[in-house]
Amino acid sequence: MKIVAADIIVSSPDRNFVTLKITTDEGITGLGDATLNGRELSVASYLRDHVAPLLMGRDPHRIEDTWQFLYRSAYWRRGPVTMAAIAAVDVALWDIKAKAAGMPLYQLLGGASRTGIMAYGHASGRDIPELFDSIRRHLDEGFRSIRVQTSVPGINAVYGVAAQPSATGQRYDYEPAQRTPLPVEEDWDTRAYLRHLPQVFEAVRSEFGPELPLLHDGHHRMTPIQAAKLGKALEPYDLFWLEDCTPAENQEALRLVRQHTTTPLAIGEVFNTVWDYQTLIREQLIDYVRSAVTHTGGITAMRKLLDFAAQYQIKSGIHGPTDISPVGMAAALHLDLAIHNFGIQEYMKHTPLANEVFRQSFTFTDGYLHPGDQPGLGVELDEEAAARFPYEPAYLPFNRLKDGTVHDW
Ligand code: GCO
Ligand code: MG
Repeated sequence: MKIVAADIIVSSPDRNFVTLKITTDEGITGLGDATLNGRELSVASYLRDHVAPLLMGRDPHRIEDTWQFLYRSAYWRRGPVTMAAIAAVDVALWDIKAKAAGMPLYQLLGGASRTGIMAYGHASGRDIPELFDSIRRHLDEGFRSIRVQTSVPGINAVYGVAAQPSATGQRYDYEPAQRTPLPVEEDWDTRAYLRHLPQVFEAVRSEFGPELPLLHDGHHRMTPIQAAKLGKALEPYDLFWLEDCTPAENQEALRLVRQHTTTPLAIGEVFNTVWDYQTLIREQLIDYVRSAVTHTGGITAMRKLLDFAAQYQIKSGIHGPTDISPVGMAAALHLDLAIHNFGIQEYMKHTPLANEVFRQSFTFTDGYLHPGDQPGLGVELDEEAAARFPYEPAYLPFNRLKDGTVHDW
């Protein structure tokens, strides 16, 4: 079998997605997700201008060799654009291989290690009553694990909090990328956040009880000692995890956080290779690996990363917001089902418009996801529908502190 075409489809049904479609001389096609929120066109160009020409005539079954060729022949290694492009090729080749084998992808990854994939949903509120409504709505939708994000008194716009919850789900509850010519400026005050958050979890635990798995995303904003303080303050509320408690370029910073708190830690959604995790995993400074298949070099790389993590009793918590396309989500679900050290899967529902473009076959039942048993990934791309939604510039916000200093968003 030979690769005869590699097409890059940029489409924007409610939000921008970049999809790679690889076609073989036997007519089997494979899809890969190359969506990088706010930098989509960079990955589309990397694929179109520098990768697609290299794929022509290659044997699509040689997935490992293609991965190593794309990673090492580029010379300039790692980084979100490079690894998203390699991921798209890798996932498309796994899709082709599984279709050729007539099997759902998870069967090629060792078969099912569980009957279903525990998902968590994103509840949020500008105040406690609105937060409780959002938690109840997610419980009614079947979620059995809930991420909790709230506004903070004195801060105008806080990450993760839907300004106007879309009860109908017609729009995203919270889609951080905004269709504006420039990134939107938001504000931040860590001390106000640290004062406020424990009260919120006190209220949630007294309303919803001790059992419900609760997660929270610190979104890279704290210093190590602030993260240690928050982790310790949240211990009475028994979180499933505290995510991105500090920017983790400095992996050793998590040693300080670990010394002060037993709250489980999840890190890595902005990482793109195993090297970003070296110290975090070897010293067991985290409990969950947050990377997305789409941003970390695909199935081939994620499998190696998660097998490395498994040696240190660290589990998966694969990134699954709406800026991971249904193709990237499907790749995550096949991996989730097969690996032993599965932890939890993030699940933000795509909108009906996005589902017009990407015909998905995964299921969500009573809190558990399943990729389905169609051959391959189980996702089809409707290119005519995709063409109806041309790319629109959209950027993630950024933060400034009260004195105007730019801060992590
Ligand atoms: C999460 C992430 C997202 C990111 C988004 C950026 O935990 O899902 O933090 O909300 O902000 O993926 O594009
Ligand atoms: Mg996050």
